[in-house]
Amino acid sequence: MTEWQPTACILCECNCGIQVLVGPDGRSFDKIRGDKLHPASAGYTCNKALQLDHYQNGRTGRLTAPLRRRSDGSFEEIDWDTAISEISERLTRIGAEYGGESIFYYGGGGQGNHLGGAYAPATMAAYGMRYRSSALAQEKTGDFWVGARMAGHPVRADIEHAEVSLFVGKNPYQSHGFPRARSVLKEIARDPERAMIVLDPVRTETAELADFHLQLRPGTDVYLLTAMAAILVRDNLVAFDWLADHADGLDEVLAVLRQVPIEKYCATADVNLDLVTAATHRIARAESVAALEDLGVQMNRYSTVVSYVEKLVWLLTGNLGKPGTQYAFSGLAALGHDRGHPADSGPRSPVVGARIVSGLVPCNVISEEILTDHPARYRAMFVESANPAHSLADSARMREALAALDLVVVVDVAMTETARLAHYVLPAPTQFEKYEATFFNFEFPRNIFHLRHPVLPAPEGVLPEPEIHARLAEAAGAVGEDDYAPLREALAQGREAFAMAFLGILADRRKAKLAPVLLYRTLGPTLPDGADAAAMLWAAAYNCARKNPRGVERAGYGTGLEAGERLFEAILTGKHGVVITDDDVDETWKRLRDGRVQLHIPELLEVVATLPEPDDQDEWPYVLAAGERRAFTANTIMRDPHWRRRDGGGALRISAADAQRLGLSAGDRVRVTTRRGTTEVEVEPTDRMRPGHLSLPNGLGLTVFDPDGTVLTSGAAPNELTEYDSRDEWVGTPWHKYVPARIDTVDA
Ligand SMILES: Nc1nc2c(c(=O)[nH]1)N[C@H]1C(S)=C(S)[C@@H](COP(=O)(O)OP(=O)(O)OC[C@H]3O[C@@H](n4cnc5c(=O)[nH]c(N)nc54)[C@H](O)[C@@H]3O)O[C@H]1N2
Ligand SMILES: Nc1nc2c(c(=O)[nH]1)N[C@H]1C(S)=C(S)[C@@H](COP(=O)(O)OP(=O)(O)OC[C@H]3O[C@@H](n4cnc5c(=O)[nH]c(N)nc54)[C@H](O)[C@@H]3O)O[C@H]1N2
Ligand code: SF4
Ligand SMILES: [Mo]
Repeated sequence: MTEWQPTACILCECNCGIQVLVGPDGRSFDKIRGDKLHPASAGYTCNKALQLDHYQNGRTGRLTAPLRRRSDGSFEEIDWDTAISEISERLTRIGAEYGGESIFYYGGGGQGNHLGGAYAPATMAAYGMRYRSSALAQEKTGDFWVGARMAGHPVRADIEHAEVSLFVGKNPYQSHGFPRARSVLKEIARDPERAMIVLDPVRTETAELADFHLQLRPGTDVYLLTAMAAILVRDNLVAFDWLADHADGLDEVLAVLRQVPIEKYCATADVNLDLVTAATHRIARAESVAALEDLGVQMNRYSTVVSYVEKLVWLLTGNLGKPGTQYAFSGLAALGHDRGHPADSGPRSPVVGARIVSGLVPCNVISEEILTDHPARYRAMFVESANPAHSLADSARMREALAALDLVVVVDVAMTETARLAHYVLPAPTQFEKYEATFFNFEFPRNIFHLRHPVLPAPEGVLPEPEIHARLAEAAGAVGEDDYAPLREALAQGREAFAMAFLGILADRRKAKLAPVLLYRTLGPTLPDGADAAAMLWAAAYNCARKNPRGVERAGYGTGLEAGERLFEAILTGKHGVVITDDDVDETWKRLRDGRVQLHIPELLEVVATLPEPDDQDEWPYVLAAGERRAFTANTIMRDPHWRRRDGGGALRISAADAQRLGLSAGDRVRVTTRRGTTEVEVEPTDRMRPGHLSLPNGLGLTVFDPDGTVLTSGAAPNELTEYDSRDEWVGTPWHKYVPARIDTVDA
């Protein structure tokens, strides 16, 4: 293989198109460059994509055979038939004894891989599994729930075309979150007609490009944003005409905002009142405002309430469903959708009774749902493409919970912190050795989907996730040849006959859940170049055409049933990614519930109306942000510490003033202690941090081994320091950015 091959970077949700040149050894990435033919990224990459060989070929603890844990804790290799039949038998037994709902499903995809997880509903149905979760339920569920209550449809921000961009607890320069982020940020900064507003206690790379940096005290966003909303009301900057046409519940909101002690709240947040006023007026003056909130507030005090007030700021100024504002997106999957039940109704987790949003149990209650005598407790866990023993709050307690289960199965490419605690570990091909894709398709107006083709052969002994799910569903006796035969017959007559036969199956609710495997086993083998895994995209494409007929038509796929078929063909053959819909901003109003916005969420507005003084945490002189995105962090996807070209040890950032007071210089080691744990790290004093604030990078503290068996660990694992019960009261998301902490110097 001496040709540049298109694929994508898998290190953040942008999934920038890249091209790779495989070396003469047939396995290493000799060269990596941005793919100019990719319709979203157009050649852009950040510094991280160039390091992807470390994921593919680095010291990662790559798995190449199914593993079974022995009673002494060591692992032995077994063959696939043994693995599937033993796992199936044990899942069946647990289901017979405690009900299938006692088997918990976690994960389903990281930043680059959602295609395999799309087949998991079949395994869940086959064993009667009911409860599930993923990383989204430790960050985005507050935003999803509020969005569902206010609009009935999730929305995204059109930063690229906005006059004013507002970043709340988000550092896109490092974390991205929209295509070509660094270039777009620089374009905004250069343009005198546009403005950028950043709420962040840290002077981040993004904040440095901003026109207004509101460098607030950590954890006080709810006060600052409430003050901003109140300034809009006080200074008569509310878009009354627009709201009359598009929103309900304004009077209730105005009544609360009129009472807000604006000066006091700005003082609580420790931001100059004039600066807050100027930033708020800039928002009100703009033709278009696009706002992006992220972990700085979603993993912090009042997270769900902040999501609400943040939306009020741009809704009160009429920034929805217009170019450069927020839009309800099209897409191939229903990511981020929720029914928006009021606080006193809707589905709950079986033990703790925690609110389930978007079908996901809050990550922070999982250990509580296991470590109990409650009869409905989870007895087994199926983990796919996730590392919860490292990535979820309170690692020690997560380890305890996993150890308490009758069965843990992990599907991964590497021997992770979670895999080491499993009874069975099932090895998958890497994301460059199989067909892969994500459902992070949020672009606007032209929305992009990229089915990546394999660029390397998979080693013997691994199986792609769709195959694992098909075998598990078959082993349970839930699907088999009897189901496949009629579909194959129909397929022999053409896709139209197949579509009719498939629609018949969807009418049977039990079989419908097995649809991904039915497609995989029937349509799959007829797809070119071993693209079996793309089979479920056929149904997704039809669905997309049905739901977004105008956008799909504008993207050139025609109308009716044929549009779905053409869209699928384009996805299948478009190696660089394809435009799936060409959306119109007006579609937003058709997607929203009743075409309007509900401003009044009584439970949350009540919190806004009765905000108490923030509590002092005297015993704990610092607030630690546990898990910052930096130039060389990528969740736990990159396990080989050598990929980090800078900041190898993942330093603890501390304000220069605090460091000076403590007599600390760069590289000195300190002990960080929280209510939950303690860890040693080196420090990096910087004037970017506020006094009293500390920050640790995300995703470090992984354990991998050198070929000679030496342990290679770099940095501290943030969740050794976090607590499971430090979480949002509405949706259970963790307060990782607000961990009360202390530091002690360590003698060299
Ligand atoms: N390089 C890199 N990029 C990534 C990832 C990665 O691991 N590495 N991961 C991806 C994933 S999974 C996600 S979810 C996104 C997350 O992306 P971001 O949310 O942008 O990332 P963070 O750095 O965790 O947090 C954002 C900011 O919150 C600020 N912050 C801390 N406390 C507060 C506070 O009290 N108030 C406010 N307003 N801000 C506060 C921090 O200083 C930080 O700048 O990044 C994605 N992109
Ligand atoms: N304290 C603290 N904790 C945090 C955060 C924080 O800011 N602070 N951030 C949180 C956030 S926002 C997120 S999104 C989570 C992310 O945490 P997780 O959801 O656990 O996901 P990743 O770290 O991305 O790990 C993905 C796993 O997929 C595996 N993998 C890679 N490719 C494949 C493949 O092709 N197939 C399979 N089966 N597996 C594969 C990797 O080896 C890895 O084990 O971390 C969270 N944890
Ligand atoms: S890590 Fe960088 S190159 Fe990779 S997808 Fe994200 S923005 Fe693109
Ligand atoms: Mo995330």
